[in-house]
Amino acid sequence: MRTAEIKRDTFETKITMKINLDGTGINSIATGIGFFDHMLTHISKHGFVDMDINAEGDTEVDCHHTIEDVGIVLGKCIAEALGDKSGIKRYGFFILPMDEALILCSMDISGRAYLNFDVEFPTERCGDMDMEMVEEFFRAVSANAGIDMHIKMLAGKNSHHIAEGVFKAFGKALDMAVSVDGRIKGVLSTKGMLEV
Ligand SMILES: [Mn+2]
Repeated sequence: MRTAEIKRDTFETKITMKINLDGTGINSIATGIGFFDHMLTHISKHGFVDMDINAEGDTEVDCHHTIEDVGIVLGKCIAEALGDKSGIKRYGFFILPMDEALILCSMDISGRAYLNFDVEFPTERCGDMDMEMVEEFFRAVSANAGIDMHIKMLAGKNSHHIAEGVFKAFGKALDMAVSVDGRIKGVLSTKGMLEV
């Protein structure tokens, strides 16, 4: 089983996270931000990643530090669970419909972090989450896991649907990219390594 467990404490947030990339989508997630919990659940469920996440952040300020730091820790957990990345397909993509919204997520777990986030939310907030934090979350994941990732909105009008489409598409694309292919000996790279 490809698992990781990280504890991270700063003056702004205290986070404990456990993930299993070879899970079935079992999760226990509490970040103090209800809408964000709802979104993380989609990654777990649709990416078949078991997730145990507890975050206590300075949500009396706003949701920024907590969401960004959960992204940092999730990225580090993905990198740790993958190890040297031998045998993984490396590339993953999905185009996910969520009612009127249609979201593309395409990634390369290459060790080279890059995020192209081309999504517009019609509203500033959903519940207790600022929508501008969706991009910050995925930037933190990408930077800390070493993932080149493109997330594009092909259609969408409702912020809740769009956000849900983004998190589900990421979960599905991640599931594909981390899946093991028996034909791959070592790492899938002509260079012979996929470094963070
Ligand atoms: Mn929903």
